[in-house]
Amino acid sequence: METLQWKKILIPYEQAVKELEVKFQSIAHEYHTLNQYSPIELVTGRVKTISSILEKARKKNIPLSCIQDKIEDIAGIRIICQFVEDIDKVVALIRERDKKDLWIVEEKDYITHTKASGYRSYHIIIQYPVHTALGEKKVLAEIQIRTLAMNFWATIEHSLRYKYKQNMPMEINGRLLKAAEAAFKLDQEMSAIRSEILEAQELFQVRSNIVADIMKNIENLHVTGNLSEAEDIQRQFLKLWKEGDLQKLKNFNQQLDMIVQIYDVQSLS
Ligand code: 0O2
Repeated sequence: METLQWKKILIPYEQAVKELEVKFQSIAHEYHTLNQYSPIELVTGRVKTISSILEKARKKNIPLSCIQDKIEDIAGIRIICQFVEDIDKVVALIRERDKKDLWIVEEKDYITHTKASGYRSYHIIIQYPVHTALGEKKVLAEIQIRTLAMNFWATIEHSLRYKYKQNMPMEINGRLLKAAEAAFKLDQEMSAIRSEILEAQELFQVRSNIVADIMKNIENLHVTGNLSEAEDIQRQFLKLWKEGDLQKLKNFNQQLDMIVQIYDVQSLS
């Protein structure tokens, strides 16, 4: 197949990856904006390289004319979560969208059914419609949902598997299995102290949103020309910020909201 033909085939996959990345990143952003814990920690995406597509087609005896129907992960999205429990939430979010902006084709639960290699992850194969310059096209995409620990293991194992192909030394294989067990235990430990971690992260999120609001309000005062008030408020804010009392910062922000509203009204009249 010529390079130009490959480019034409891969365009809708590239678009699908970009769109899906944005959609899942937006969910995480929404949770953060609302001061809520996001089950999505990180979203990445990639289109399989041509050599990787050819290698998979060769291994699975797939004729080149069928690769788009038979290779499910030409477009791949990876959703990384902090806790195993988050994976169920992300799966539920995706199922909610089934037959709306995506169509679920298959689910593969390698968490309940860990692979012999030690690989754990939840896969959802979807059909996703993209609108390209050449019209609408439905492409297959694979969404891998896993924890940070699962991802760490899979990334390392993948590079070793790539290096050694079928000839992974027994010793390294054994170590990888032990590492998979350690990653599993790490996920269990993290789940056990989940509520403690969530509380700390939520506090951090609330604090950073309040500080961002205060800074925006101070900026508004600057923009509306109330420079001495802005500087005075900035001094008060720095004092409170050093004290580190969250409730005091919340109250300060509420008062500041009212002050800025008054100045806004005055600047309009
Ligand atoms: P790459 O380079 O990551 O793209 P099947 O359902 O078995 O007929 P397939 O497509 O092999 O067909 O499905 P499977 O087993 O669900 O694997 C899909 C992808 O999951 C793989 O793509 C890997 O990304 C990941 N994966 C599956 N098993 C393992 C494993 O043991 N270790 C690691 N690190 N990743 C795994 P590719 O195309 O194999 O690789």
